[in-house]
Amino acid sequence: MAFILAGLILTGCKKEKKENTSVAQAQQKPNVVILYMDDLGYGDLGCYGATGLQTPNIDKLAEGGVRFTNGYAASATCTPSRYAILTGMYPWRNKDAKILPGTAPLLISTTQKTLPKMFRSQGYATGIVGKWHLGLGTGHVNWNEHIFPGPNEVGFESSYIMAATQDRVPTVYIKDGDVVGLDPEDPIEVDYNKNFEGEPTAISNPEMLTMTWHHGHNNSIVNGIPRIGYMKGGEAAKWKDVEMADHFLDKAKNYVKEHKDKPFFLYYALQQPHVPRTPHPRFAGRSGLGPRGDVILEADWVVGEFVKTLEKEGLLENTLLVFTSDNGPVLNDGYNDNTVEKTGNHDPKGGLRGGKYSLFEAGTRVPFITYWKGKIQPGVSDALVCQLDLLASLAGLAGTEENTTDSKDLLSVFLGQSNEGRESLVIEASSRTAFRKGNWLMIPPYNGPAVNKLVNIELGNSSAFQLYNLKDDMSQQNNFAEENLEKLEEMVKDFEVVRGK
Ligand code: NG6
Ligand code: CA
Repeated sequence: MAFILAGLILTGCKKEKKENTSVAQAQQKPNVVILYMDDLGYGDLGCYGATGLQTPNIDKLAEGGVRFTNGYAASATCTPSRYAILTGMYPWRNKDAKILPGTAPLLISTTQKTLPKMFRSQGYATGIVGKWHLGLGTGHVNWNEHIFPGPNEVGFESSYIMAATQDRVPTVYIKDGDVVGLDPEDPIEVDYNKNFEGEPTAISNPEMLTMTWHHGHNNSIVNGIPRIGYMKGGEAAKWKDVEMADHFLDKAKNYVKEHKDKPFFLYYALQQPHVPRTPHPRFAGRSGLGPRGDVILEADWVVGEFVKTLEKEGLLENTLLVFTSDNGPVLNDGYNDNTVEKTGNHDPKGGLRGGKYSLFEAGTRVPFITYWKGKIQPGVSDALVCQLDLLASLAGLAGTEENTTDSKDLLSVFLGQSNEGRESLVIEASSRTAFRKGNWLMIPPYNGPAVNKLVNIELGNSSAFQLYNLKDDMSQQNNFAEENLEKLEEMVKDFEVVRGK
């Protein structure tokens, strides 16, 4: 039944396109919401096998939707993955797609194809709430004036964001290009190279810290938390870390309420469980796994509240939700927050090898769920899908087609009607790439340490080729590169074709 219904909707969309979409028809197009987590691992949710922590609200999406077991972020770090999900382009095609400082210029060209532009061209309202981390402006940003180009210049009609990450300055919210709550008498200055005279840092004033740093994170102090980068001024505009989840949730709920009369695309990028992990006091200590577990519970609650809003507004049956994460998990990402000690038997990697920053599976294979009440046939899919496919796939849903090189139209897979995913995929981690084809994963030789000792994660570097069969060996223990030369050669050849395109 669900198959037939979804089929009807798709045919409906195609027809609309031919007949030159009228406003009334446009209103019937389904809304799309992407719930994007930050550093959530493949094993961090009940529906992906976690037993040490409960995520009932996200699990409910998985139970009523499609839960992908081979769903990938395009990269093992944030900026490149976000670049890919929003542009449909492999991040390694853009040499600047690396973890960006808070002062970086906008990474997406204003002339580039993007997911929100596609939706907008089909009559959708488009909005972003949450983490951006794709750069702002064209060079030197003056945070006291209107900041552009940014999300509003690459397709989002409305934006309510943090510029980079929770651990990077500026620690303020930005609404449609303007810092929220800024007192003009107390202008903001930001510098990633040198401190402003007389301003306290984690090094000069450790007594001011409520959370201490392990590596990096020893510049300006905001709310007792040491950050990356130096910032001066903007006191009244500074966010309160423990309220960030509630704050963004409020904005996302309002977005839904204000746009329910028109189809909308909302990209809601949550900050959890990235560092610094600052659960609201309601969640502090609740998981028993330390702050990382607590903020995952907080995020699960947020998802539940957000879905409730869609339901109350009568939109749940007309909204496709995509839930996923920008990269895999890390325990110690630079603060002494006891996550390593408190994580116990919980395995955020869910049996995969590596983690954030890694070319091994845990870097890029992430929770990936599609949910559309009453429209998606619930199930588990092992089809190979990547976040970069959302552009071409959702275009079909919105009533158009996108001609793309990297993004594949897998709409029927995302709607649970087909299990025919990608044949192959290039994954990326800190500018290194590896190639998956079918169940095989090939990592070419790379210089560099086998393990990043600061975060205690295996990076995937080796002087020799690595070849794994992920079907029988998801934890990548058996390297077949020497044994199966024929497969290795085929993989290298195909990899070069894609990379050379
Ligand atoms: C790293 C930070 C890490 C995190 C990461 C970005 C240090 C030592 N480490 O450089 O804490 O902020 O960048 O994470 O500064 S991401 O999820 O946005 O890619
Ligand atoms: Ca991330």
